[in-house]
Amino acid sequence: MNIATLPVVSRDNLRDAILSHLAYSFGKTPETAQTQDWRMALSYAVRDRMVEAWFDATRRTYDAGAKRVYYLSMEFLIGRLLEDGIVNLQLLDQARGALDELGLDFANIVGDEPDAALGNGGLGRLAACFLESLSTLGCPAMGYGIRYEHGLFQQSFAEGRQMEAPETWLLQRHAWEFERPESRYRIGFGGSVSDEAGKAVWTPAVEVDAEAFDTPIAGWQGKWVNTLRLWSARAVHPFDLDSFNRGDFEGAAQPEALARTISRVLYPDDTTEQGKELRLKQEFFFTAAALRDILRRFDSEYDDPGLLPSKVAVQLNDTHPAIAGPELVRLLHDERGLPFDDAMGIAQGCLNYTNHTLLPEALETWSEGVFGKLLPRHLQIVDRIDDAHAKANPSRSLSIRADHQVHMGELSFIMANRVNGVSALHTGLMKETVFEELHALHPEKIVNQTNGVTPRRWLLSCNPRLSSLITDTISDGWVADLERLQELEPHVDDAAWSDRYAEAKRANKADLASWLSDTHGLKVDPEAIFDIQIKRMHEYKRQHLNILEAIAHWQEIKDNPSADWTPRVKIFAGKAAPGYFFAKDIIRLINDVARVVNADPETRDKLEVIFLPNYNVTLAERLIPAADLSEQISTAGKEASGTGNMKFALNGAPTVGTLDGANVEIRERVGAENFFLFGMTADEVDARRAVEDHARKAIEADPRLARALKAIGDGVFSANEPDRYANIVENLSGHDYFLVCSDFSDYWRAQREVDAAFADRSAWTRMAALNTARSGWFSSDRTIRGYMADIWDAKGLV
Ligand code: 9GP
Repeated sequence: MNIATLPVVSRDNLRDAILSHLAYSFGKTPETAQTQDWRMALSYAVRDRMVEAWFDATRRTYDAGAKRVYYLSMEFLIGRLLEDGIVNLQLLDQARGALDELGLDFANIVGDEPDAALGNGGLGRLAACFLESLSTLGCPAMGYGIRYEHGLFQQSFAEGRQMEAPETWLLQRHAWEFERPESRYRIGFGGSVSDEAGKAVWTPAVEVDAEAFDTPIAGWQGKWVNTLRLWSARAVHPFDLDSFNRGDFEGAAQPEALARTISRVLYPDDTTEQGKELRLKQEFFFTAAALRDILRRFDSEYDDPGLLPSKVAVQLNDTHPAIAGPELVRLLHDERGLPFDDAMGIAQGCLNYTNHTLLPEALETWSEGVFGKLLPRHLQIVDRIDDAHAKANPSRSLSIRADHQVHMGELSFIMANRVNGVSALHTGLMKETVFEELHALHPEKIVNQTNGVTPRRWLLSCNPRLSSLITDTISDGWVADLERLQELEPHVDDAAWSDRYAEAKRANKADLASWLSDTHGLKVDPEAIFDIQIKRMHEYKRQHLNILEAIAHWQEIKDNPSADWTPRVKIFAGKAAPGYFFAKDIIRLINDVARVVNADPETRDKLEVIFLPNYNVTLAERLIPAADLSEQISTAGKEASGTGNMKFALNGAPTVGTLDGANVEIRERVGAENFFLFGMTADEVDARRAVEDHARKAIEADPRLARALKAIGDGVFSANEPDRYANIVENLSGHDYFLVCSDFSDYWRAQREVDAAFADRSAWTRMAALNTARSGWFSSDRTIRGYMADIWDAKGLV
């Protein structure tokens, strides 16, 4: 196949391409074009530059007979793609120049793109970083997920309370996708299973079509382009003609409406079990479509299913696609006639499972009733898998089906060739807790792959000032080899270099300050410590520990306003699952505290509290480069890894944190003296929980904590409704499962150490720069190399 090669990208031919798309793809003249039209035209012009490498990657994969990696994930939190594409194709100067010439502002055009918020938090963002690294490393791979019409809800505040509105990214045309109406698979649900001459035959009651939409994902320098294939649900028949002809227009439209429900909304939830039936439908829908697509591609090259494990590696991102186990067995056994044991063995050779949390409510279970109703044949297969496993491992006491529930963690483990955790601590805890018995039976299965983040988005693109300084200092090899940041280390004691590092941070903070002023009317002092906690709202992440400390700090400043306080701006952002009322109360409390504290003339220039609405990838890209301090304060043992912690460290914000998740490894690498450690270890957490009245004892021992809690309980921050936070106070002084009170005193101590350290600016800059220089290991390129070597046995082709 020969395709016309696009000309080398100069500013002029990019400009011509933009004008050409404006006219011929969007039917607009420069005079009538709106921002959105220009953005679409630019996106198409950039996307065009990916297509040849995309075809080439496919061709080379076929030619090499290479093993392919398939990443199955309910979530891909990709955010915006335009700037990312421009940066990876190294078209920044040309794009800026072309837009300039057309009288357009680059920031305005790229800022017009809606965030593709197809994920809740860490798991979804990790999947997005992985796709980019897979392309950068030239690993033949494909991401499979759901093309949600509505991504994660839009958050706003009304009197401090979280309000949720549907997210509508697809109201505008999505510039990056290619619709593939020819790639459709019929997916069944429900119905019955009959025995036909000893063969199980599943006759579903309802069917929908899964239609593919492909987004090219270019790696660094655009040398390799993989595909993110998202499935959209469509009715088998777009409408019911009989109903329509009878004048029942509503009835006529029903099949399409029902089918579309499956891919309509992302579950606004990353840790709590919710929305039973539809959620299971979504999981089966995209997993079944992906497996059919994978087998179709495999069949086009090979005719021996026994080769599958050597040609196909499937990664299950958490338990959400765990139904892949029974479904792949069904496809091989029921539909292709392989003996059951062979089918199971082949499936086990292909599948791998990543666990992203030990929180019990997040290890999915389905009631047998719901599971059997939606997937009757799969329930039978689950039992056969369970039996086969029990037969091979007679000492096993647990099973996949227990207490009338189907346990997807157990199923995933048994069906996986490799099971991995996402930080050293988390992987160790997996072995000791949730998978203790299975690990004893299969000690080779569990491996660790500590998470990472893509340096292209999380340094090169989001922090151009620091990136230029790095490139000026060590040249640009770090972009594809982040560990080369170590070469910065000899410069941290060079005063002139340090000044440049500090200047980059200062300018980033000034930018954030102007943005806060322009968009939110907030005035902040760029000289203050920018102390940032941004992540999903959850009790284990302990945003309430942070706000309690802020209250105590405010009270202490008021006691002694003329003391030499280090000014601080505390910034929070994050969404709470709509049904998670405690987390929503914490949001409201933070907003109430912000209102009172920020209005206090006595403390205003020392402490400010801000909760920014609608946290998303784009907001993270804005905040992280401007951060001085990274809050990673989860109860030890609860945060599987974290990736925000890595982004902050890389961008020169030291951590105040517990020994949890990847914080442990960050501290090891950046050095204990460049990390503000506090709190109990995971073992101490367990021991502390066993202490009777631990919360009350902690409160009695710390008058600051007692006073802060009392202020909340007395309604200092909710004067018109003094008992608004009775629930929080009661929880913290009673059960306090996440040990906020027990860790408070040490957190307070660490924060005061931060104040003292920040007061010495050159020492602080050194610490920040060492965080950057020593965070190179946290690149998702390193993580993906680990998966390729230890889990997938896959090779890169660039
Ligand atoms: O909570 C974990 C987070 O610690 C981790 O960094 C991320 C990616 O591995 O996954 C999160 N888990 C989820 O989002 C849901 O299990």
